[in-house]
Amino acid sequence: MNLTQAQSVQQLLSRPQKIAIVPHKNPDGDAIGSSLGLCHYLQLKGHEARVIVPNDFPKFLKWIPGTQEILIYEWDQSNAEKVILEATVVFTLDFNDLSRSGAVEKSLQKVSAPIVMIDHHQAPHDYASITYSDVSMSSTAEMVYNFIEALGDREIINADIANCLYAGILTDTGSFKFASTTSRTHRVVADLIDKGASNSEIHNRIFDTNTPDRLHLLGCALNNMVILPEYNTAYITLSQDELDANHFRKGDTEGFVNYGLTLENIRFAVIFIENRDEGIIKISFRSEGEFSVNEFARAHFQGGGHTNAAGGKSELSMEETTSRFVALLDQYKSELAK
Ligand SMILES: [Mn+2]
Repeated sequence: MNLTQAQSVQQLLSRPQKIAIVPHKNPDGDAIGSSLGLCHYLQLKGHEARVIVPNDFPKFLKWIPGTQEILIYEWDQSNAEKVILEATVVFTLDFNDLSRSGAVEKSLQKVSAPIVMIDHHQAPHDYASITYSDVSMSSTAEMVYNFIEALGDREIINADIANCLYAGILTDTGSFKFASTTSRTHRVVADLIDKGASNSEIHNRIFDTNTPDRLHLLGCALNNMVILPEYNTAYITLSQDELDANHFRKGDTEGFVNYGLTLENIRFAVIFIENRDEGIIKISFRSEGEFSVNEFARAHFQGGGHTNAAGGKSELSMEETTSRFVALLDQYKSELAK
């Protein structure tokens, strides 16, 4: 966050404000952790702050301090819209394109209060009064830490803030292993532990909460994996019938896509998940090294994200989608061989 931005925010927050904080649809650990971390900080500074999420989020995040006070837009639309429209400052976190906020978008379009964006995805849209965007950051949670530091308040970070931000950084860095993890990320995390983040407990609460259904679904996913050594690529499919048979619950497929990358020489991993209600195949892309799944998803599957992690979708059937995908790989063969 640069000095001008810090000064503008400081000015904005120099008197008590009513603040709404909105992360992206299908909020993940970074969306929830960064939003709640910021919320606790703003409350500590004497503001009225509330987190509004577009829709529900996975159970393994529901221990994060403050989750009980989160408003779920999809479930309580009139109340949630009221909080957003009565806010005197709105923060949007972990996304940079209003359409990523799902149903909340139509409320955000009506906002006349200043909007502050904090986000680390590529290609930010120009909707905020203050845009704190940095694609080199590991996570939005790390950026919230920088934000607090830029406002001169690092010393008031308490255990609640520390636990929230730690959870966000942990999940978005794949437990500190993705290339976006820097020495600075580790310094931030070290400071959060000093300020009360229960690091070992957080790992358990996020990663050791499998249900038998989820493990069976993972078994099915791994069984379906197709490995294409000639393209250094592996992909997984999950049909709606397979999800149903394993009593799929939201969040169950989180992280499945990464298994492809654990294979030696596989640099591009993809999962295709059918969503019959929405009539689409949801796609997650992951890569190791320089191959940009952000560009791939943007060019071919109506999506985008980061260099090594992106999402997309297809309106074709599963069979048509995967054959289209495989047919595309040939033009990337040399890039994927590196
Ligand atoms: Mn993130």
